[in-house]
Amino acid sequence: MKLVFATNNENKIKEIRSMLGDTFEIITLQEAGIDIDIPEPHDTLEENAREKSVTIHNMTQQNCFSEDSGLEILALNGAPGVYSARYAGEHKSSEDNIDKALSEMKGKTDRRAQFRTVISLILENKEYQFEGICTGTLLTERRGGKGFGYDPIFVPDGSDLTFAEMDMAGKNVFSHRAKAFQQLIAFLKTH
Ligand code: ITT
Repeated sequence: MKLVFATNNENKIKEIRSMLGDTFEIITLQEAGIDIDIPEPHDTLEENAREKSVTIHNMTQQNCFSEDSGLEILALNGAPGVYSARYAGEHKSSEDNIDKALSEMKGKTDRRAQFRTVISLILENKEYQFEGICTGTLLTERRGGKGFGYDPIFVPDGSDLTFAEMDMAGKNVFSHRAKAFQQLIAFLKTH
């Protein structure tokens, strides 16, 4: 089976490809000849994920999936959450986003946070969603050079390493994206 992956994030493509096995094949937007900035106009991961998959489905008429992810920090009432990609402002870097998170968390003793991923799948014109959550702790400074986004400041429960200190297989043992993706695979195996 082939599914178009509605994302412009190279890191997501790499992580998902590393988990694929022989369940299905991914077609990237680039491979599908689509060059658009997919809209994310909503206030929830669920609505944004749906917006992305529906947009690409309407353009390709092919089965496809998208995912929307965010870092939810307990002491910040769930921020940056759905706004994780642009926490420090539009067109700011991941480094700026991390700096903002560290600064907002200065002096806070409750460092609990979670990453959450919502996958939206469109299969034969019907939409299905799958969620993956990874709970953990936010550090006060960066550690590690791998991964992307907020990886250098997040230690998942059950590990002493940040996501940025793990290789992709190590991150997949814990990650929100891997958990959501496992559900997607299990679903596809029964359809
Ligand atoms: P799309 O094209 O798929 O929309 P995006 O980068 O805009 O790609 P999101 O809207 O889902 O993706 O934004 C999620 C942001 O949250 C992302 O830019 C990172 O800053 C952060 N993030 C998501 N997953 C992460 C992970 O596994 N590790 C670290 N940070 C992550």
